[in-house]
Amino acid sequence: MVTITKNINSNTSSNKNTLDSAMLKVRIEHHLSHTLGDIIINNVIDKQCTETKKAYWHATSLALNEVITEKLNQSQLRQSQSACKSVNYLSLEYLMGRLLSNNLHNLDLYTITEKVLKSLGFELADLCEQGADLALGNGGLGRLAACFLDSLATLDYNAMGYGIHYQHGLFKQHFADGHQVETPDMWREFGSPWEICRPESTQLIPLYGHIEEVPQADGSTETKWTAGKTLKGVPYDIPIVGYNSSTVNALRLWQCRADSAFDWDKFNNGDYLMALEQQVHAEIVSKVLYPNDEHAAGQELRFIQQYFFCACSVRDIIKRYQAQYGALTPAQSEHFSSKVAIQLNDTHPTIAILELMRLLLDEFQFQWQDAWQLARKVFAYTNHTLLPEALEKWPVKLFERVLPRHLTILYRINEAFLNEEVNAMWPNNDNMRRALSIIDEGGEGNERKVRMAHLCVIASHKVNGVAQVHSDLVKSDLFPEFNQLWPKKLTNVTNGITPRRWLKACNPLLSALLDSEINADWAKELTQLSLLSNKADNADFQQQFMQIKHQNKVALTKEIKALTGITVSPDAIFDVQIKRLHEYKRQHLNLLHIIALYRRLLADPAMEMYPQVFIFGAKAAPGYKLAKDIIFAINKVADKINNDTRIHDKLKVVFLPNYRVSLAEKIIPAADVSEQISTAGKEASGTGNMKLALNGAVTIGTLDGANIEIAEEVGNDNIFICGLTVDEVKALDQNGYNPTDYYHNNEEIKACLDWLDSDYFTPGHAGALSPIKESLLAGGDPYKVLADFQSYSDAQNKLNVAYQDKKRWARMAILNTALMGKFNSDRSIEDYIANIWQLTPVSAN
Ligand code: GL4
Repeated sequence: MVTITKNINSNTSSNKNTLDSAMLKVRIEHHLSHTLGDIIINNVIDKQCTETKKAYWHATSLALNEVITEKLNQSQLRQSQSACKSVNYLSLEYLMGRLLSNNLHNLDLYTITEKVLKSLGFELADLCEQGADLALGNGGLGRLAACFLDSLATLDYNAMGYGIHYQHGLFKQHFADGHQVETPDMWREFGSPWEICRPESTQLIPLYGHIEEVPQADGSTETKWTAGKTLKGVPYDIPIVGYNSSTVNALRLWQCRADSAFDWDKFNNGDYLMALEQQVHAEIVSKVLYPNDEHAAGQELRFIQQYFFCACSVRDIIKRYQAQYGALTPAQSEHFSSKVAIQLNDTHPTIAILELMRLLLDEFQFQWQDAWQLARKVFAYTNHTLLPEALEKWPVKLFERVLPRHLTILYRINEAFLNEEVNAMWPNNDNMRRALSIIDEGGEGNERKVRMAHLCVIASHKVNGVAQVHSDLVKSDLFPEFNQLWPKKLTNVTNGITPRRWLKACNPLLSALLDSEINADWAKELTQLSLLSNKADNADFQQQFMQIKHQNKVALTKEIKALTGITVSPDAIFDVQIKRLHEYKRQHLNLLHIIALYRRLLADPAMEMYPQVFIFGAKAAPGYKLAKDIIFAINKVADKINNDTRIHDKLKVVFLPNYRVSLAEKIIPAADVSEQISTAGKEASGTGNMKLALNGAVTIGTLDGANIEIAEEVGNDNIFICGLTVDEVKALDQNGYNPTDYYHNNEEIKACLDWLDSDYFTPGHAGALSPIKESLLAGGDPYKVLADFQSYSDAQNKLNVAYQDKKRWARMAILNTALMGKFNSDRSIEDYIANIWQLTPVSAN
């Protein structure tokens, strides 16, 4: 047992900061000259040059870190002294974005830092732009993890995020002749001020090798694993600063290194490259984030990434437990599970279950039952998708080679589950055994595979979906038998977003208006925004609200010009679709409608239509051919439309390159319309839908994911719903969806699709856009774009008319902001706490 002698310093442990502007200035200048070394180029300090700004950004971040690290130390001390339960969030992805502005807002130091930097000749907002995005994630799943960490710290819960310290995060995107081109992300090429390396918490991780059965004195046998290789996990902690709270938690990211960096024998023999071989191989494990969203990668390296980070994290969790409470013995089982919760963010960290079991059995001498009972109390699993291609299944052969001991444990879990629990419910029922087994036996020509989601459901005490409709589908369609077996295990926690990043920090003008209207800390108690409903018809307030939207649109207009060269008018409707590129999200439905509008305008240049700018932001997985084709098609159609004077700027199309968190922060405050048009049943929740509505954008969307709950909150008058419902999509699937019917029966659809075959949008290259048409017709298009086209187009028409009624639109926009309180990620976290984790907060006050 470790005795903690340090005291909590009451000055720095509370949520009040003692940093004044004089001190801050001294610290910034100190770091500038002493930590970084003055940046003097050609004997002058040029405040306009990027290098100088970067240096001031770095120095400001370091100065702030002094406050943050102090709070982190105090939080950890307080959490340990209170012996409170902690949640350990295991996620392969964290889409953090930039940290400076958010940390300043959360510490309430933004305004004084702004003043100090002004006195030094800099704009804080400008310096914030110098920081790299921490893009250690693909999309919604990774961003959700980041929002949850923010809320956990804000609500003073003891939480640790665990993940991988990728050297390269999500690729950068640019366009060459309309095609997506990927280049590596270099977020920490010159170091990052936000991370603290923790060599004292390094872990050694065994893998490969072989197992043997070793006879024991009592006649039984024990499985002994001799590993063939060892990796070293070195943790880097990124402090997570709560908003207006006393807590700073940590995100612990593991970097992989070789156990021994160097082979001296080889080096001495002159084989310098081979001497480094081990190091190179080990470092590959944390080298790069797999750039797939909603698609299982299936490579050995990805499997090893998963195991590596799970093994490091589980060992670290046990080590922290032991440091606080002493030895982990079977007698401590109950106690351990009363102090430790582990949340699996999708199936990516499933191996943590097997690693915990292995450690308990092989290194802590637990009996099987004790270990299994403990595991089942500790783990819970969040399902984020129903798409079959995203549900992970790893070949048994891969398991056998890389983790032979873990596979024997997995078999035993499966055997006990099938023989005891499944057999008790469905005696001697082979079909049920096959359906529920963790092993997919494959059959004819197909190899045996491990169904990671089954292991998660079996080992977890709770399994949640991320929006009500999604959780219902998890019960009814994905895991109906599991739901029969354990009716209370499957539950819902609707996603949320942090209002700190997604309103307070990214939309300062609207935030100031809300501050003046709402007599409460709305960035914490977001439901307080509902008070604005009373003002939704107030002409003055409408004018102020829409004036802010206009100013944000002017700012985005400049950004668009700078990034693409395209001129758009801030008076037009800004219609925004920003998310990963995926067929189920249906950017091509949006595109088809744009083509239809263009065609209508060409046919009737006097057509009544309020000018509309369609703005896209999306990255496609590098190996996802059709997604890349869709990007190309949007860019090509955009080129044609934007340069066609016949339509008098009534229609513009902009595809902003390199969509990421920091770009989202600029687009969202300026959006009038939020496109959420996934095929019903396919988008588990969505969170961009919440961010856009919170900033006063009106949704045009299908009854899918959290759109349904957004509609419930804002009311049907303040949202444009279109398309098939989940049940209608199912019925269409059952009766057979025939896209050619829509093609032949709808003259506009036919004309637009045929247009794609011509070289109109790609002069000299007829057929370059045909893959889009083919995907919608041939093969039956599982995403049913044509089935929803007319309904979507009708909703767009209504929206365009509604926008022209300024009062009506202002009312809708205001009510969207006012009624998003439910989607605060603090509420999501409180739901997890109440239903799954059972934590109590610990604050300094
Ligand atoms: C996702 C879902 O697609 C998305 O709807 C959801 O909002 C998000 C967070 O729960 O998780 N699942 C995967 S995989 N990627 C996502 O973004």
